[in-house]
Amino acid sequence: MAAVIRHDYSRDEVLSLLNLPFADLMQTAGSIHRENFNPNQVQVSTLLSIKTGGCPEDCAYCPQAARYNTGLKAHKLMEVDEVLAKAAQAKAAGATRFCMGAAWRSPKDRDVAKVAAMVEGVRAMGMEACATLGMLNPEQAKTLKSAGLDYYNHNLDTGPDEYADIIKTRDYQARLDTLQHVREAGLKTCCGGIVGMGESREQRAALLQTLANLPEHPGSVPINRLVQVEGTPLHGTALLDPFEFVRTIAAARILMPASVVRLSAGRAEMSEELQSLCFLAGANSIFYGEKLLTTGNPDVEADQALFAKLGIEGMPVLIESKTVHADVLQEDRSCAA
Ligand code: SAM
Ligand code: DTB
Ligand code: SF4
Repeated sequence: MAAVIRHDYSRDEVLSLLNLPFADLMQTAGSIHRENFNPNQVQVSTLLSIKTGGCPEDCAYCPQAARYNTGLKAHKLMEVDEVLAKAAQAKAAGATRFCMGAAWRSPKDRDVAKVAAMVEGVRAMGMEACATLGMLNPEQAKTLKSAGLDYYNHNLDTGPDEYADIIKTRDYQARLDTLQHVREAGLKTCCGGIVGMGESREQRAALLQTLANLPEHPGSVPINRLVQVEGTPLHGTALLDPFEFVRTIAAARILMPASVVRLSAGRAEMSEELQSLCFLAGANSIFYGEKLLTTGNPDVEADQALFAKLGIEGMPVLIESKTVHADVLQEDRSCAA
C-alpha cells in the first residue's frame, strides 16, 4: 500500500494519536511501518564530533554550550585526514552513513570548505554523508550539496511554543529558514527533536505536527531522548515515562510513513526491551558506535548482539547505483540463538 503523505495535520489530530490506547497505537504504527519498510532492517549511522564544545549558543540541553560548566574539553575543527580515518573505522564496523557534527551557531565559509573536503572523502568510501553544522545560508548549502553531501541534520528540537524556554540565542523561524535553504539546495533533510525536556504530551504533539507539516517530510527523523548532562540547565529534569517515548516514535512513524525514524540519543540509558518496543513502534535507524557527539552510546558489540537477538540486519543503501550492505551487522546474525 502506498504511503499516505500529508502536510496538513492539526494539533488535535496528532494529539489524538498520542492519546490512543497503547495497543492500538502500536498496531497502527507497526502496520504502516510494514507497508513502507522491511521491519527487520535498521539504518545504521555513525556520528563524529568534528568540532567540539565552545559553542556560543545557549541550548539548555547541550553540554557543548560554552556558557555551561560541564567539564567538556573544547576542540577545534578536526583535520580532514583525521575525520576520514574515523569514517573508515565506522565503515569497517558496519555503518552506512557517517554524520559529522560541529558545535557552531553557524559555520564560516572556510569551515564549510573544509567540511566539503570531508564529505568528498566519506562519499568516496561508499558511505552516505550527513553533516550538522548549525544555521546555513543558501550558498553554504549549495557548496555542501556540490561536495556530495546527502543529508543535512538540523533539528527543530521542540514545538514552536516552548522553543524560547529552551533556546534564547536564536528563534524557531531561523531553524525553519535553514531547513528551507537545505531543501532548496537539493539536500535531503534530517530533522527531529528532543523529548524528555519536561514538555507535555500536547507539546510533543506540536513538535510532531510541525515536523510532519514541513513542505517535505524529512528523509530522517531523529527522536532524541534528553541525555542529561551535569552543568546544563536541564540536568535534573524529571525523567520521561518510557511509554511516552515509545508513543512519540509510533506517532512519528504514522505521521511520516516513508521517512526513516531514528531512535537517536538516549539509547545508552535504555533497556534492550525498551529499544525493541521502539523498533516495533516503527523506529528504523540508530546511531552506532560507542559515542554520540560528546556522550556515550551503547558499544558496537551490544548493538550487534541486540540485532542478532531480534533478527535485525543493517538497511542497505543505494549510493550511485551500488548497493552497500552493513556487512558486520549482517554477519553477526549467525550469533542469534
Ligand atoms: N550546533 C548545531 C545545531 O545545534 O544545530 C549542530 C550540533 S547539535 C549538538 C545537534 C543536535 O544534537 C541538537 O539539535 C540536539 O537535537 C542534539 N542534542 C544536543 N544535546 C543533546 C542532549 N543532551 N540530549 C539529546 N540530544 C541532544
Ligand atoms: C541528532 O538528532 N542527535 C545527534 C545528531 N543528531 C547530531 C546528537 C545527539 C547529541 C547527544 C549529546 C552529545 O553526545 O553531546
Ligand atoms: Fe551549540 Fe548545537 Fe549545542 Fe546548541 S545544540 S549549544 S547550537 S552545539
